[in-house]
Amino acid sequence: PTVPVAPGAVHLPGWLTPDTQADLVRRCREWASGPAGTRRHPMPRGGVMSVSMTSLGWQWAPYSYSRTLPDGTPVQPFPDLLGDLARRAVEAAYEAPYEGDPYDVALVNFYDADARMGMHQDRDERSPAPVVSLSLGDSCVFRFGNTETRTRPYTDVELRSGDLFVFGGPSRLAYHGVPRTRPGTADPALGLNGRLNITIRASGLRD
Ligand code: MD5
Ligand code: FE
Repeated sequence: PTVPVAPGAVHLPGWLTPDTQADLVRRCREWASGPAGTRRHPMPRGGVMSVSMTSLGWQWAPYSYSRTLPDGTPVQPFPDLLGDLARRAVEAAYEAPYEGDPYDVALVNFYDADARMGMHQDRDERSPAPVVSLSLGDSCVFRFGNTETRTRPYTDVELRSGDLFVFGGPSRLAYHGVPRTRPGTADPALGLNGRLNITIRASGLRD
């Protein structure tokens, strides 16, 4: 099923098969154990994010994109697999061929039971391409807001393992966040303790 949530924002519950979910969990672990690792970034007003992130293609530094980490470690290449998946995801969400910028960056976000993501906009990209979001493991409350403020009005959406969310058009710059996950809701067969989210984006950047 395809559930429109706002103009350009489409939720496709259960879009990923169980086999693909398991394969992505395995790959995320491999990417996170690479030389560029996974990190909790500092926040603009102090403190450190509770979500651990691994960047592929371009490092989200945070708040800008770079081909290297601050210590000079090169970012792992963007996997073709994720580019193909993103294109298929957008085509499924909008039921139209994808003709936008090439997908070239992915952020893998690891949420343990206490991790949250505050309301923010994703505005470090230089491309209007939709953001593709894939959820794995524990369910969460995803808060989809408006483009003007980080407060109400917003809509809370339950995201479960295997769900696809595509954010494009007028929703591309909406405030959003993850006020809580639902610890222990992951299928034990997936072998994932916590929640994983993969976002796939077009940076609009060139070397
Ligand atoms: C997550 N990640 O569940 C979310 C899913 C992030 C982030 O927010 O920045 O890594 S992606 C949600 C998203 C992306 C772009 C636009 C909108 C939502 N939106 O318009 O609501 O870890
Ligand atoms: Fe975001």
